[in-house]
Amino acid sequence: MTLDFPHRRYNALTGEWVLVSPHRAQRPWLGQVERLPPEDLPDYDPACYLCPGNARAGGARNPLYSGPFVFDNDFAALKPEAPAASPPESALFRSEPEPGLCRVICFSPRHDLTLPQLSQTAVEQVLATWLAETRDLAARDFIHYVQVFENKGAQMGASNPHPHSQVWASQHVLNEPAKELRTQAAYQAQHGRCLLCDYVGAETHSRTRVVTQNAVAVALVPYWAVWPFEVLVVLRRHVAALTDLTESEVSGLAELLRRVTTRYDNLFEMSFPYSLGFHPAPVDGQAYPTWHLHAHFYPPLLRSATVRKFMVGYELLAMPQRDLTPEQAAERLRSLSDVHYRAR
Ligand code: H2U
Ligand code: ZN
Repeated sequence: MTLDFPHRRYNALTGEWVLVSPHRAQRPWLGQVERLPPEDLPDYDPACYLCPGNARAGGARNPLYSGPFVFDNDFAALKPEAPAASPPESALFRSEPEPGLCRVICFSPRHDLTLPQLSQTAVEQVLATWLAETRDLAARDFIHYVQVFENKGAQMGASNPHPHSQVWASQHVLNEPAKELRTQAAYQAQHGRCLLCDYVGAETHSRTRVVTQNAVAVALVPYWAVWPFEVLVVLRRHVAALTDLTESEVSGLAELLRRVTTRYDNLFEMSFPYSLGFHPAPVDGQAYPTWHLHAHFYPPLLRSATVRKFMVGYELLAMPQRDLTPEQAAERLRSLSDVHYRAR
């Protein structure tokens, strides 16, 4: 099939379709123009809630930390105490208690250094912290899913420029991982193999959508990408969770995350906004042999530092649609340098 015409692609991980309209990438834009993020932040900001030694919005004071720093979210969306669940009163009005915990993880004491600007060792420390928090939260009886994520940049709703991530742990398996659980189990049942092992094998063979890879993981623009420069990072080894990674895998994954985020910043020579999140298997005490650990980068920008992709009419009411093809996006990201534009 020729992919030059409008077509739809199947997202094997979610079981949903995306409309691809390659000819539409050149349409004129007279719509919203985003503000550029500030280029030069101080290394310490006395007004920042997350900088070492400063008071937070909730009143607590941060220690003079020197590596990654974790604290319980002062405005947590999930709380550990919950009333006992009661049976639903009606099929139309269902609710359930959702006990959980939310933490904030500052990457480093530096107010001005994002993931691609941190050293390899510092990013390894961030990953080791995500791993340790996952282990700690997963050990609680009432926690069945641990979601690690980063909102980077004001465009993605980050409330503070100090580089940080979050971990939200809850009793229920969440909507997005639940879809992936079904598709991975169904693929295994039908083909007798792992969906993402097969997918990575095929993508590294063809290379058209691979952005960058190393011995530990592969970063690619998925065949079914929705966001213009969406990237999927898949571990080469069939592991279910961050807590399964060896020390050398943590180090390889850190290197790959630095490369992807460096290329993102180099694309429009600006601090590139995105949401990043890991999808590990649930931690409800069952085994999930079909689950394959991966991470999604969802960046909002489309054609420049100031023009974003809007998920509006058709996307909200019908299905996602994209103009730039995943192959074109991969080609552009692949051609960029692994040296950050500000370090040249
Ligand atoms: P986002 O920038 O992705 O929103 O994450 C910042 C989180 O930090 C946010 O959830 C929390 C907010 O509740 N926070 C505190 O817990 N204490 C503070 O003093 C500031 C922000
Ligand atoms: Zn700060």
